[in-house]
Amino acid sequence: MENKSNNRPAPAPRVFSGVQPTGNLHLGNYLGAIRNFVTLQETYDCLYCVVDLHAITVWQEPSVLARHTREVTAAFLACGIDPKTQIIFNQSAVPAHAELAWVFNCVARMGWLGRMTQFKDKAGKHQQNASVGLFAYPNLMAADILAYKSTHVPVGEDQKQHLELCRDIAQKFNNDFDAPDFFPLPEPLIQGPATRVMSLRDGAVKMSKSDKSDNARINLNDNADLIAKKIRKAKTDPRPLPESEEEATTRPEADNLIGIYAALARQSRGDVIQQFAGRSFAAFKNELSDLAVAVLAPIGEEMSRLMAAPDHVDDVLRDGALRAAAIATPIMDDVKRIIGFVR
Ligand code: AQP
Repeated sequence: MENKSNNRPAPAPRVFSGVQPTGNLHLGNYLGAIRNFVTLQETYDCLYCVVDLHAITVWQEPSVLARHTREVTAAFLACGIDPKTQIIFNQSAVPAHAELAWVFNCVARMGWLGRMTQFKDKAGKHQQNASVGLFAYPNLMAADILAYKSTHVPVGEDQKQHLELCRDIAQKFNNDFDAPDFFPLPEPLIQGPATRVMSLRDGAVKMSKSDKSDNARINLNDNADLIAKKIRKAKTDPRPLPESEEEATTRPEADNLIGIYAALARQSRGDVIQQFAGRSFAAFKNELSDLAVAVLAPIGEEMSRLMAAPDHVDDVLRDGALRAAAIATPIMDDVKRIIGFVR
């Protein structure tokens, strides 16, 4: 592969992505992120990171952070990420993330970060009380990606703006320090039709770890009975299933359940609508529940097995951190040299 502008070889493709250890891993995290990680490992060298430094931008109880970190790792393994061919690790175990984030704090501009909608959403009306870390979160995300000169990042809708900022930071670093092409400008990897899983209690808000109602989400460690119960109780409207995609878009709760079915069955929404058009929600929910249990229950069982004796999980994290550091350390050495730090 050649970079046409300067005849230098293009950087080797490398994927970076992360999940926060903030508890309650759910179906949205699976369909929107982790399942795609499994597919990407067939094509790319991937780093999958449990981003504990990001997690502490909002308060995390120290006594549960370690358990949540192991839980995300267990989910990666249970979903089928291969820790031998890919790198699974936790962010705080590799110092390059925090080091490069500081450099990027000095490269990125306040105005750039001020435009980030996720900060506004997460800090809400209490911006003055939000941590500085929550504001600077996108700089750390840029560091996560660029500490490995990653070229591709699987992104959901909510992360697109942060990836654009990462590209701006890479470009500004390269320009400011007259180091053309030092950092690649990472590309988004959009995978198939966008999967944004919404709350089971309200089709207008996304399924989220922090939703106060456990019935709003299907957790990856819910057992078969709980999955079935949550789907049975999922909010719907009084009409039968929509007859067309156009109709579905006007009925958020119906649309969400159709989207979940389609994603789990790896079918298009259109096909699912055709299959169930005009049928009752009771019948549809039975089928959705069987499908969800078939896909998710084995993942939950494997996670429980791994969490019962987490030595293997800890070994995976330790080994991953060593291999991640081996990639990041020489890149950080170059960064320090380029900046002019005495070494
Ligand atoms: N509802 C969702 N549908 C599709 N994808 C989702 N993701 C999260 N929620 C949905 C994707 O999961 C990945 C990991 O997310 P994260 O751990 O970095 O945190 P998040 O995006 O903040 O996840 P939550 O569940 O929404 O947590 P809270 O409640 O803390 O805000 C990301 O790729 C994300 O897109």
